[in-house]
Amino acid sequence: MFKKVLIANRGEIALRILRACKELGIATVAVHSTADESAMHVRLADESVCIGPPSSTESYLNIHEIVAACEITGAEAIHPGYGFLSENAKFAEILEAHGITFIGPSAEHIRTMGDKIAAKETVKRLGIPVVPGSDGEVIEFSDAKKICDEIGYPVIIKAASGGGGRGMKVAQNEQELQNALHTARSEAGVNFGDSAVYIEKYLGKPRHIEVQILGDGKGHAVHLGERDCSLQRRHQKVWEEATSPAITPEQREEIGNICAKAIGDMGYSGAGTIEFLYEDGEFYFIEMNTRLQVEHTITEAITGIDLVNEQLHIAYGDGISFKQDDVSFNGHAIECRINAEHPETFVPSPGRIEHYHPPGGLGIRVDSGVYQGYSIPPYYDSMIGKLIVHARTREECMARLKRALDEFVVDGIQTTIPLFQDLVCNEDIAKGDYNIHWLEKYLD
Ligand code: MV4
Repeated sequence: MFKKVLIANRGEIALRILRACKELGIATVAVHSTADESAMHVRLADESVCIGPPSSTESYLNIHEIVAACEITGAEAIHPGYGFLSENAKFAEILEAHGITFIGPSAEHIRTMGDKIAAKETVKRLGIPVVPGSDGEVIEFSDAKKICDEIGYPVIIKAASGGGGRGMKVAQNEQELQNALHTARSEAGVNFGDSAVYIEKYLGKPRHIEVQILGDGKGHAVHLGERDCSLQRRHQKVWEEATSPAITPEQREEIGNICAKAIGDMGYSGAGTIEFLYEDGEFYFIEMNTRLQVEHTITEAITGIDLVNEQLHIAYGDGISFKQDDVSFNGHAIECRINAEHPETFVPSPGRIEHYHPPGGLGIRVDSGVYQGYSIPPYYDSMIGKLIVHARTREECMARLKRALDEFVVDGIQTTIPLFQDLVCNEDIAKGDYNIHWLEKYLD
């Protein structure tokens, strides 16, 4: 196993990775900006290196500083966490050129999945069901018209270099199509430096369901079931659950096996997520994420598998520590993302945490980098922690979540805890009866 790993991230995910390294006897190197000198990931790491000023571009995204920190400390590998450099193909290439292991897939796989047209083409060829639409880029209105007449309206136009909800336009009919195509192409050019767009049938009330996979880079892969991440606000996930309240064990096995087969055939290495829209019993691929995700914890809860431990084993070349047949799905898990934001306006609320008391007891996990007396800096993402609740059934999980939220004390700043206290008491949520638009409508 690696002797020393550098963690190119901050906050709760840096701690999460540190913990996995510690359990494997791997020495850890934290990197941090000047704003993060008193951050928990710096305190818990064996060594730390300051890599720049508060601004992310000059610190956590500063490839040269991070590579230098790696060379100074003698770390053999870098775990990028999520966000920052985690899906930067250039970064993966630079590390390879320096003889440093990138804990993640190949630069080629990152690049392919970053191009949404190439990603869709690739997974379709490997047998994953995709949303009906154009085969690749659409430039001419006449071509767009032909495709839309075939698939029917409404349609959605997406930027090849977009993703995560950026650069999408819906057209209800042929009249709207011309304008939407023109606007989508020019906006994509301005925003992403790539005007390529593609067209899909617009699904009106789908759920967002994603499948967790692990590939060993040698043609073998497994799936760890799905997560339902339909509760989102402005393309930010708010509440995630595993398993999805909407799908059966048979559907799980079917889509899971399709994903694992495709990922194995691709020769994919590491953890990844295949995102689907799910409507009327059918799965439609939308994107693939080539990193560990924020919500990986709920998959860990119901499978008992440590995903970061597996990532480390795979990156070292030791493969996956278990077989598909060893995987079982036990009970139900829900994750709430606790943000330092006003619970109704979502205005960020950085500042000093005067009192902090996280919940505990059976089935409770809190992943957070904060502590009492810690000051949340204003420069980064407002997510300060995740509450993960596991129980034998969904019903028990909801009761346990309600109890845990009532125990949670974070004083001195605003947090989204009160929003979750409302959601956990909501009837639609109790029934699992929601889609990707539910939360935005609820908040209106
Ligand atoms: C769609 C869609 C409806 N039909 N594609 C938004 C984020 C990006 N990953 C894909 N997105 C969507 N793609 C088709 N063909 C609706 C959305 C969408 C959405 C998807 C997942 C979670 C929340 C969403 C909120 C608005 C729109």
